[in-house]
Amino acid sequence: MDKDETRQETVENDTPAADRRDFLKAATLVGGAAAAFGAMGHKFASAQNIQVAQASTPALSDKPWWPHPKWGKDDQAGASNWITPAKVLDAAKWIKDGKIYRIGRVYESGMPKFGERAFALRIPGTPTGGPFGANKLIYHDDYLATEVGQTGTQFDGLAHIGIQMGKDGDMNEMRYYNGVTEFEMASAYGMKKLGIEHVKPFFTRGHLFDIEAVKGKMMEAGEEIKVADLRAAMQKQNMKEEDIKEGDAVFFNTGWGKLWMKNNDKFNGGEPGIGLEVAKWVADKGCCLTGADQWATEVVPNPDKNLAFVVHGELIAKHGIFNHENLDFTALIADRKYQFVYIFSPAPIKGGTGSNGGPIAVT
Ligand code: UVW
Repeated sequence: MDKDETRQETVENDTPAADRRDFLKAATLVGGAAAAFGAMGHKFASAQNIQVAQASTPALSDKPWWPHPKWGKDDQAGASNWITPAKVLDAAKWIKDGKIYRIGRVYESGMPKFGERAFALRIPGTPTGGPFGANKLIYHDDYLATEVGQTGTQFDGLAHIGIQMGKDGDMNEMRYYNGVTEFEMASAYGMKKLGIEHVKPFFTRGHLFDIEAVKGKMMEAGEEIKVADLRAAMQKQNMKEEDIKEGDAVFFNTGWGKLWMKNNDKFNGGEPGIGLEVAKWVADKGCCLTGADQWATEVVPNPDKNLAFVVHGELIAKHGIFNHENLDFTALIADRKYQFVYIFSPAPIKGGTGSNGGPIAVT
């Protein structure tokens, strides 16, 4: 059996019929692996697919984006550099009623996950230890096996996403933020550069765009949020575009989050989100971070069937702009709170590519 046959069999065994049809149709197009990756969502993710997608999109790979024009050639903190004392004091002015909203999801094994990622929590012994002393103290520990920064509510760091610019396997031409190469970073025990420990904690102004409300319904997989949609949301929500300042964070509600733990297959099978047009708008405004109620913030499959996760590459690798996925804006929207202080400190695991954790919005 050759590689292609193996691939097809995997698809047929693992996926619902509609997804299989999408894959087979998509795979006949130019850049078919990228399209298939999009159409199949998480279930068909493989490094091989991503490489084919990028090799077929030379526009992504012919223009170096380093050294970073503002933060310099040695920077490893990216757009978290915007979070200065002045920025914090300015953001703090938005705290008026002292209300805290959790905007992260609960972590549990049944949550939707990308590809073969896992989340397995074990308590070693019940109780794990004790009793200690005359007071007979007992305790529990946690043992967690997971892609710690890439499951559930997840914050994508700068070591997470790069772009292959040379031949397959050439680690000197796999480039990340600030031009760092795979060769420079590679280590089995944590990335040697761009690890999440370099990212500064966030305390900044957040702006939420409720695109589900603009559309009057949950958006569809593959439906792209355009700048015109953001402007319609701002009008509806009484927000001004000039309010979005350098170093602010922007969030998109698509309605897709309603599928979380209700229909994981559909949630994983694609998603609505931003495309390159909004990514450029975000970069031009100098935002520090994007986030959404779905698993990539960007639209999957991309309407351009040649492209796969192109917004990740543009924002994270090229601009050092972070991405926070699988957020939950339900309570903010119920209270019509579209502008708030976004607070998040990524877990500083040395050499980590991302972070789990409990982001909050404060109004
Ligand atoms: C990939 O890892 C490709 O995507 P995400 O950041 O959405 O998990």
